[in-house]
Amino acid sequence: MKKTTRLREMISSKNPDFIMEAHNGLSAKIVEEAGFKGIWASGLSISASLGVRDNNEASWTQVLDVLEFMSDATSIPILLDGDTGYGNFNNARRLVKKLEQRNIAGVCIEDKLFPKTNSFINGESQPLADVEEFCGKIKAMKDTQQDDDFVVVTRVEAFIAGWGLNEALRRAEAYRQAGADAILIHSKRSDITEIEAFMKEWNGRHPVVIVPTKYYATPTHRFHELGVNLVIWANHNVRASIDAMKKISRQIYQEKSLIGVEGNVATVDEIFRLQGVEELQAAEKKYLPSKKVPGDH
Ligand code: SPV
Ligand code: MG
Repeated sequence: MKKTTRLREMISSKNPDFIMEAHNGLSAKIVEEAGFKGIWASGLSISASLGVRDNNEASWTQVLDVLEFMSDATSIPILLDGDTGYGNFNNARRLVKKLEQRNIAGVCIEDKLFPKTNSFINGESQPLADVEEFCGKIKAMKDTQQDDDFVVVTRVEAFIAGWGLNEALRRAEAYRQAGADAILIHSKRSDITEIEAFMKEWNGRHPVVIVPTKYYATPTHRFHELGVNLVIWANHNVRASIDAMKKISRQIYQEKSLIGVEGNVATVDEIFRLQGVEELQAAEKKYLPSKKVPGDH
């Protein structure tokens, strides 16, 4: 089954499906090996791994380059966190074209303004996109996709910006009518009350995606009870790697030795395995001339 079709099935799953953050080819591969059926190409994590802020400091083509490595390294669908679509409808539809060329299964766009800021930084001060303008962007993206199953998720930032439930519902309904395949309803509260209120009023009208980074303490079965279709674990690989890299760098710096660390890091052979070294060795046997013994002609 195509990656797009698989993602489309996941966004309408009655038992919520789960996708996991990755930010480069290596982390994408690790997500797939862990058993996940899909990957969230997180804007926060990709920018952080490039050493820049989540404010569109990395250009959209730099993000595309990262995605290409992620896509090539894996066989499960990738949903790109496409921020605001990197501009107006025209930039967003060109993004769709380039994503399809790279076998990316879908993109999520949020109703903020370019350049965006991460939702967890001073959310109340963040301006929201004009609804009509955002709907035009959605339509342009849906009109551009060549594969009917390519997924466009639209993210409602009304709760993040402090505009409340009615505005969240008004926007979600407008985006649904404009052709969005799913609504991502985002909340920065540490409890699930906003999501609960939204789900009650939304009443299963269209698929819903959530990102429980801040309300992480909510048991997963609540998401199921509320009728959520897809859950994104949004940034935990980059966060885990930050901790691991800090620890190992400090230890090697302080001890000026590798003796204390060797058993605590992945082996070099494990790197080779993740890189697919065996496949290259087999291909070399097939495609390279067999080694000649000196003197042979
Ligand atoms: C991301 O992973 O970049 C997201 C989700 O957009 S969040 O950071 O929770 O806003
Ligand atoms: Mg993001």
